[in-house]
Order: sequence, then structure tokens, then C-alpha cells
Amino acid sequence: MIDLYTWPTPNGHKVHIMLEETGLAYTVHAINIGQGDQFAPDFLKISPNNKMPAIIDPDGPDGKPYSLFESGAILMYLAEKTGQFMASEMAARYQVIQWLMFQMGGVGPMFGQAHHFRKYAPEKIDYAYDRYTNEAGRLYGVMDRRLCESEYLAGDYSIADIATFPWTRSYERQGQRLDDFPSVTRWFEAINARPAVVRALKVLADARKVGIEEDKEAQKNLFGAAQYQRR
Ligand SMILES: N[C@@H](CCC(=O)N[C@@H](CS)C(=O)NCC(=O)O)C(=O)O
Repeated sequence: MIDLYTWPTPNGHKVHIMLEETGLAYTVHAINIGQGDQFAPDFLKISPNNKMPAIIDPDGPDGKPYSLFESGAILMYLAEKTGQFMASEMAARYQVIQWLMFQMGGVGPMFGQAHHFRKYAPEKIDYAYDRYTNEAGRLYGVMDRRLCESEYLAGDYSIADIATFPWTRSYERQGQRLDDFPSVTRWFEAINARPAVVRALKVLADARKVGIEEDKEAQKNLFGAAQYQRR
């Protein structure tokens, strides 16, 4: 039974989807990042960057317990463990890794900054607002062109799609209209309808009571003094 440390955010949903898709058994441990659970010493032992998601697999390599943080690494690990959602042949495998890295290095950070400067920043900074809205739109364009020629990002449905899909659910927060990207829309609807995805999106669905924009404690923990006290 894999121990999953998570919260219902796009990065958490990646792992929820992977666990539901693969059928691995897991126990959910809520890490309420608005309340500061990510700074608990026991959590920092498995996730030193104070971010969820993280997992502990009691049946890791050589049958020993194994812990991991960083959602991309967790997806690769679970794909290798189960032999699912990652091609085995080298050329195809690196297509999956390439689009996974595109998500980890591009989509996640840029969409995250779009959320921040459009929704959470205490003042509207036009340059940052436009910069990350434009970057998000540019990245949707890259995905749309790719998905015009390929059913999924790396050919077959893979951990690259599992990593990217949760971030596209908040397109409005990123200042985008899905209608502007017809191939992304087709891809989004196909993934959104998968039974495992429907189940995954219910994980901790009722746990978050208010949005970060209305929650002063969450703002302090995520963007303020609490975030930087360990420097
Ligand atoms: N690159 C990391 C990012 C994880 C991440 O940003 N997690 C956020 C929520 S989506 C978090 O735990 N924030 C708490 C904090 O920064 O204190 C991953 O993909 O796992």
C-alpha cells in the first residue's frame, strides 16, 4: 500500500491520476499546504523542498521502503514499477520523457506564475500579469500544434499527458479560452472522461474550504514569512 502525501492541486492530481490508472493501492495523507503541514519535520524528511506530492512505497526497489518527492519523478517511478503509461522502446520512451520535461520545466512553472500574478499577488503588476498570461498562451499553442498531429502528447496516452492534464483544468485562471485551442480541447475532453481520472479528481475534493486568494493564513504559508523562515 503506497503512502501518498498530497493535496488537491494540479501537482497532486497528477499522482492521484497515475495511482488510479495503474490500480495500485494507496493511502492518502492530507498535506494541507494552506495550514503549513508541508513544514512538519516528518514531512520534510521525505520532501525537503516543503512541497507535495510525495510518496513512500513500502515495497520499493529490492523490496525496501522507498520515498520520493517531485511529481515527475513519482510518475516515472510508478510507470517503471507497473510497466504502464511509459513506452519501453528507447526512442518512444524519450518522447514520453521529453513531453514530461516540457510539463515539468514549462507548463507547471509558467501556469503556476500565471495563477500567482493573476490571482494571488497583493497588487496587480502589469508586466508580470502579461508575461505569464502570454507564456501560458504560447505553451497552449505548442500543445495544440503537437496534438493536431498526435492523439496524445507522446503518441499513446502516457505519464506526459497525466502530468499536463491537471494544469489545463484551470485555463481560465491562466487567462486562456480552451476554444482557441481545438486540439487541446479534443485531448482535454478525452482525458477528462477517463473513469480513472474521474475517480482521481475526487481525492480530497472537499478538503480545501476556501481559495488561497481569500485565505490570509494560506498566503502567509505559501508566499509570506512562513515560506522563508528556514532559509
Ligand atoms: N515541482 C514540484 C512542484 C510541487 C509544488 O509546487 N507543490 C505545491 C502545491 S501545487 C506545494 O506543495 N506548495 C507548498 C509550498 O510551497 O510551501 C512537483 O512537481 O512535485
